Amino acid sequence: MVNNLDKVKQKFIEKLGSVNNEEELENLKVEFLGKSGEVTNLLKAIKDIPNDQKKEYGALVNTLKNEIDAELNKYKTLLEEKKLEEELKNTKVVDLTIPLNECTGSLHPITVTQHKLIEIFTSMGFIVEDGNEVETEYNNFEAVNIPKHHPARDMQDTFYLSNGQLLKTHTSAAQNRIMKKYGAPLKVIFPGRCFRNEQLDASHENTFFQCEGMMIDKDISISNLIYFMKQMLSSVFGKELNVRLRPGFFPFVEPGFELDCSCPYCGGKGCNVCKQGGWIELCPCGMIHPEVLKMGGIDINKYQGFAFGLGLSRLTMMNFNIKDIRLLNGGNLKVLSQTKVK
Ligand code: FA5
Repeated sequence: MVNNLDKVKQKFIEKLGSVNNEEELENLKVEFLGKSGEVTNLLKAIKDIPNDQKKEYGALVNTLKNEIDAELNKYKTLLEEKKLEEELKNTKVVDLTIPLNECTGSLHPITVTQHKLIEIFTSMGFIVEDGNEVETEYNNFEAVNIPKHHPARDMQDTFYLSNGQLLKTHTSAAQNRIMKKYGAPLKVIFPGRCFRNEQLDASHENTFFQCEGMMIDKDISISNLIYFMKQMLSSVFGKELNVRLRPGFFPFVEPGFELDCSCPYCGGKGCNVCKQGGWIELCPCGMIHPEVLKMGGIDINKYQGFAFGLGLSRLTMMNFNIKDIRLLNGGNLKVLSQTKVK
């Protein structure tokens, strides 16, 4: 009988050596440990064993059963490891510890410049207002002293809606509404998108951004205008800049100016950016026309004010060294990723 045990053991070892997968292993388990399995049959044969040997025989069969069970488990683990190894070989491994590709979004350069302006002006006590993109003809033109048939309208042709409203041509369109909303005294900037029916080139778009500002108070003069413009431009370019005013005509300011700043790139010596002139034309401005103040409900016997209309898109081009304004609206990620600010 003990010989039978050895035979079963030997048979099991041989068969185990040729098992290739979990299914074959399961079949082997049934073959040896199942209800009619070889080891079970050995146990059943205990009835034929003489009484005085039963105990020893039982213990031997149990030991064999445990050994086979342990071998089957060991082999099962081995097969699982092998299977995993095969799977890994055929799988693209993702290493979570590798740093991510930095294809993340960022703010548009115009937004970055706008945020900078907002930071600078709010630090000087200005509030920030919003303007509409679709405006009434009154707000865009009449309220800023450009009546119907005024030749100044020719320079700001725009897109009209069937209801008579239009896409605003300049941020000045919000002046009247803001004056009426807050009254005087008032320090406010209002950046926004503008639209003009333009001949497009490297510095003219049909859709562009301006940042308008107004300061209305008692005893406001051109000196205040120069001071705030100088502060703002020096902060934007991160260095002390000089400004100068040249006469400029806008129906809503009197007197009106074109404000230039000393070229931040060459320090005024002359370079490609300033076309060798040493100055850069940046910001039309002036003292708000009394008629415009009156239409905004401001008492002109008590208050005066200045206004400016900075070309935000053009300032962005300077700030980021962008040569063609059309790149700003193009949505080309190759361009925009170069202006990424972290
Ligand atoms: C005006 O729009 C006036 N409303 C500005 C103003 C406000 C003057 C308050 C006085 C007081 P102008 O048309 O020059 O002005 O435009 C102002 C700036 O907007 C320009 O200097 C330029 O930087 C920018 N700009 C005008 N047209 C375009 C365009 N088609 N594409 C890109 N930028 C433009």
